[in-house]
Order: sequence, then structure tokens, then C-alpha cells
Amino acid sequence: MIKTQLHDDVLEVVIDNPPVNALGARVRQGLWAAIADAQTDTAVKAIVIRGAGKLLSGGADITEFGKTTAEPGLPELVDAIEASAKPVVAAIHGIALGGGLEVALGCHYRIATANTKLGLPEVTLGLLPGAGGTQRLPRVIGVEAALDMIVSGSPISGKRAADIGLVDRLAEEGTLLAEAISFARALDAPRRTGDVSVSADPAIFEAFAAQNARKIAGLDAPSACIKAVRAASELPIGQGLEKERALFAELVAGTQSKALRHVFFAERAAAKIDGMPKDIAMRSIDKVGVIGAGTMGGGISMNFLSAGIPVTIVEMAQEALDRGVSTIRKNYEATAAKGRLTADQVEKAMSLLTPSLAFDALADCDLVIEAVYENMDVKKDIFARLDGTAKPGAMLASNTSYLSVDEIATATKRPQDVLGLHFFSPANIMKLVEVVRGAETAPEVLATGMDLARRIGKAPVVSGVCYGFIGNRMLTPRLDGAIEMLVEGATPDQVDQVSVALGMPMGPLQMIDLAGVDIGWHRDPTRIESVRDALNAAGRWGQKTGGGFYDYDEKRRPSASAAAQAIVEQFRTEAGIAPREITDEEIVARTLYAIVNEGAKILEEGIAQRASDIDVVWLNGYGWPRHTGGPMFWAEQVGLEKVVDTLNRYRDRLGPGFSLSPLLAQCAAQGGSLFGDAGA
Ligand code: 3H9
Repeated sequence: MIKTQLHDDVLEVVIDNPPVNALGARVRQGLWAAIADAQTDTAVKAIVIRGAGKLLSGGADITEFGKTTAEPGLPELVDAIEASAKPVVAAIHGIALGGGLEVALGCHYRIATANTKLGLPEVTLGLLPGAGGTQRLPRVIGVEAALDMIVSGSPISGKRAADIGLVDRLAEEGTLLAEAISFARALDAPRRTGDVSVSADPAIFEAFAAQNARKIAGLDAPSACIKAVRAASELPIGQGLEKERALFAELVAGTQSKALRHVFFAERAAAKIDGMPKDIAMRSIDKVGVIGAGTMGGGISMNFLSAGIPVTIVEMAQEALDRGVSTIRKNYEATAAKGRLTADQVEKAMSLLTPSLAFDALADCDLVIEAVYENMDVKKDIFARLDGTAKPGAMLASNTSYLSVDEIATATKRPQDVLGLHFFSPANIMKLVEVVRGAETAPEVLATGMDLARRIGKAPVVSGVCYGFIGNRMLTPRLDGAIEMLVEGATPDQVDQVSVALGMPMGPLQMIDLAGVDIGWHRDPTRIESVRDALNAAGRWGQKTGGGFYDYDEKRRPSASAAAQAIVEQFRTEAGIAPREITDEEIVARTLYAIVNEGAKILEEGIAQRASDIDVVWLNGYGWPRHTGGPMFWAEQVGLEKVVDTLNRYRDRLGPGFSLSPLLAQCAAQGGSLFGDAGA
């Protein structure tokens, strides 16, 4: 775990704990011993600490949080490094995150490669840097720069770190160690960050909190980070460190950090396909075809273009093709206008795009994704044509949101090559991709789909075949419940507030307004079988027409709509329904617990591989708040017994299609967990 080597009078200490050199108990003990031994070893004049493999360290071992672990703790270790009587230099390459950067801050000097990523991402785990980071970083780079790094959690490059004084000098990776050793050898004495003091106008902290108010609302960690950095500017280092430790202890024991740590591991677990051999040979995907240049097809194409993968996009009519291509360009140019892409990058992406009206243009693609509208006959027709056009071994994917990938595959003579790649709108932005495994999908096709989705920066999750897959299948009872409650007497705001209070950006009715009230509408204004039909008949198709369940101003801000209310009331009267009082508890049951119930069914049917995958779907595709861990994790925090009890009490209101998931009922009755033996 810790290796040492003496280079004449300089001791090299290497952290070697693959894959990320996490600072678990054995690493800490090894580092502690190496530093302690060096103090008494007269042969050692100075010490260099570095990481083996690709990085210095990814920080504290996250699996240890919430458990008792062996001494020394990371804070004590960093203090001991700083207290060393012999100069200590950190030689940083690859990554120095969290505790990794805190170890480097305990060192007296830092040398890094220009492309190293240095950061304190603890806030993303609902924590603050708890090994001195909040006290030492402001002392090195100043309060404002430290606030930015600690509260955003975003890393900076080695180059930037050198510019702001976080590292003392830059070196090439090949000579980093040698330079660190000769630099250390030339040092006369330690330079301790703790000896420095830093002051700041208290108004800085209030201004910072106010500026970031929207981003940090409802979250425990960012405000604790601000408090800790403030302490660095007001207290001597010893007291500041105590304050930091107290704040850290509170956060690590809290529900938000527990949830965010769950998310960290859930997102990594989602990448794994149960039963898939690790060394499975992937298919190589160097050229992608997309059928349909509408909103979805265009958005899907952008992911590949941005990742440097050429795309052939096919449409049936020139006008639709031109419109699609120009929308892609406009989207790229809008990003460039915000400074997030250069003009060259825009041109590079556009140069990889080949628009075509000819189906045959797809013949040399390694993967073709169909993104036309949801109609089984149309999709089968396309897949039959693709079967005749695509080269042998090409992967054939449908972006269907609901339809059976198995049935689509029957239109081909190669169902083993067929899979679902369900992107979420806007497809160039939303991280989620459901990678749908059909009954016949070949293992390497599924593995390649997952790998490719990650290559283009997505968060892929494996789903089996069912109506709506994981996400939309769970969404259905939520949206149905929300609309039914309007008819029964609730207001849109009352329904949506329950989701917003949980931390979602919007409630289910606002979401329908955003996506389009008219999605899936039969387009016959005289046929009114639901409130949705009634709104559509009145031209209230959502945000795009200025109103749906709500009215919207030119900035798309919602307000209560008298017109929508009148439509709901008329529908209610005609349906002979007497309005009644609807409680928040009922809204929770019908828009949140109903999702959990459907998720549990998806789990017991084997549609999702694991409960945490369901959480990842809702976190990355539906705006479920990360600090609650996802619907399944959240349900366990609420208590499965309470969830089941509430669902049972509202059973009659949950629609004729409702049935309680046997798995959920069983876990609730026996104190079990949807996450298996390990629990949430
Ligand atoms: C902290 O430091 C607190 C201190 O301030 C105070 C303490 C008192 N621990 O992401 P990858 C596992 S909090 C344990 O796929 P990449 C990960 O689960 C920490 N395990 O690799 C995965 O396991 P598996 C602050 C960890 O190359 C495997 O390593 N630090 C840790 O794409 C590979 O991970 C952070 O928040 C860890 N710290 O990315 C940084 N890190 O193979 C967290 C990773 O079984 N880490 N694992 O699924 C990262 O952001 C990325 O892992 C990193 C590498 C960028 C380092």
C-alpha cells in the first residue's frame, strides 16, 4: 500500500492502492509510519509523497464513512505530515481530489503536472473537506478562490493551480519525480500552511451565499462549507480545524450525505452488467447512422458528433433534413455563444455530420439508431429496410420510449444485433440512456451499447423490455395520479408543490406542460375522454403554446391559469364528479409512493438489474433530487412500512390498474431492503 525508497538523502513515499489510491485505513497507517520513521532516520533530509499508477489520490475511502475505522484518521495524518520537521513535497500527477488534495496541502510544497486535476469534491458527497482542506486551502489561495473550489466541488487544472499559487511549480510527468526530489533536497526547512493566517471581509461570505442561493437551497453541505471557510478567516488554525471536524461529523452522519454517497456508488454500479464476462470483445463503433432528423434524432446525433464520431443522418424529405441540420448547428452555436465551445469545435462537429435522403447511406454505419415517432408499424418497417441495408455485424438500435424492442427485432433476420437506446429529451443534454436488452440481444451488443453510451458522456442503465422500460413505466402512475387529482378537486400548484418540496425542479403537471400536453394525443378535438383531451382541444398544449395546466409568460414562468381551471371544472361537472379536499399525504401516495411501488415491480420482474439502477434512472432522467438518493433509496429512508401502509390506505384511489408490489409488501413486512442484504 505504501512503498518507500531512499534516493540518497530524499525519501520517496508512494501511495499504491489501486484503482484510485483511496486513503483507507491501511494507507493512512503506512503513510503515518513512513513519516514518523523519517523523522528519526538521520539518512533522510526531505520527503517526497507521490501516487502510483495514474494519479496521486481520489481522496478518502468513501466506503469507510459511517463506520468506525482504524487510527490514524485522515485529519491527524495530514496534521502529522504538516508537523514534519523535515520538508515534505507532494509530487502530483493525474488526480488529487478530496483527501488526496488535503494530503498535498499538508505537504510543505507542491509540484504538479499541468493537466493534473486538483479539487475538493466533497460537497458532491454531501460533505465538506474534513482533513483540513477548508482551513488550509484559503490560507494558500485566498478565501474567495477557496470558496469557489470548495462549494462548487469542481476541480481545476495543474496549470491553473500554478497560476493561483496552489502548486509551487509545474513539471512534465516523465520528470516529475526527479524534479520533486531535487527540489526537496534543496529545501532548508518546512513551510507550514498552518502558520499563515488569512483574513476576509465577513461580507464576502454573505455575498457568496446570496449569489449561489438557488444552487445551494435545501442542501446541508454547501452552507457548512461556507461556515468552515469563514472559520479559517476568523480563527487560528487549531480552532478552525476543530470547527471543520465538528461540521464534518454532522454532515457525515446526516441523511443527505448518506444519500449522495449511495448515488456515487449507484452510478458506478449501473455501469456493470450482471453475468457479463469482463473481457467480452466489444464491437467497434466508428460511424453512427441516425434515422430521423427531428428533435430526438438531432439531439442524439449531437452526442456522437461532440465525441468526434461521424454521423450519417437520414430523413425522408429535404425540408425536414435541412431543418434538422440547421437546428443542430443552431444548438452548437448557442453553446459557443455562451463560451462553452470554440468556433473551431462547432465546425469540427458539423464537419462530421453527413445529411442524406438515401437509406443506403446507412450501409457503412457500425450502429444505426432509429429515432422516428412512436408507432410499431412504422418502426418495424424501418427495421425491415435496415435489415436489407445495414452491413453484417452492425448494431441496430431503436430510440423507442415505450414499445417492445423484441417485437421490433422480429422485423429483422438478426435480432441478436437489435437493442434499445432510449435517450431522454433534450438528448444532447440529458445524461440518462436506457440501454434496452431484448430477449435475443447478443451480450457483446449490450456491452458495446453501454460502453458507447459512456464514451459519449452519458449515464447508461440496462433495462429489460416492458412498456415504458424503467423510467417511463414508473412515470405513468405519477402523471395519471396527478391529473386525476385535479379532476377530484386539487389545484395544479397543490399537486406540484409536493414534488418541489422534495427538491425536484418541477412537479408532474409542470413537467407535462414542458414536454407537451399533446404528446400522444389522438388529434381529434371533438373526442374528449380526459382532461388532457379537453386542454388539447382548447389549444392548451403546454409551454410551447403559452399555456397548459398553467399559463406561462415570455420567460416561461408558470402562473395559475383561470382558463385551465375552467376546463378542469367543466370536465369534472360533465363527468359527474364532486370536488373534495385532497391532502398532501394523498398527493405523496399517488405521485411518489406510486412510483416506488412500480419500481419495486420492475425490480422483482428483473427489468432492472438492481434497485440502485432505478435510482440512477430517476436521478439522471427525471430530475429526482440527488440529495435524497433516488426514489428507491428515499423510500427506504421514509420507511417501507410507512410507504406500504399509505398505499394501502389510498388503494381505492390509485386506479383500477393498481396492485401492490409483492416484493415491496414483503420487504415492508419483514424489515427487508429493496437493495438486498446490504440494505440502502
Ligand atoms: C474525502 O476525501 C473526505 C475528506 O475530505 C475527509 C475525510 C475525513 N473511495 O470513478 P471510477 C472506486 S471524500 C472509495 O469508476 P474513474 C469506485 O467506486 C472523497 N472508492 O474511476 C470504483 O469502484 P468499482 C473525495 C472509490 O477513473 C473505482 O474506484 N473524493 C473512491 O472514472 C473506480 O472509480 C471524491 O469525491 C473513493 N474515494 O475516476 C472523488 N473513488 O470499480 C471520488 C473511486 O468497484 N472519485 N472509488 O466500481 C472520483 O471522482 C473518481 O473515482 C476518480 C476516478 C475521478 C478519482
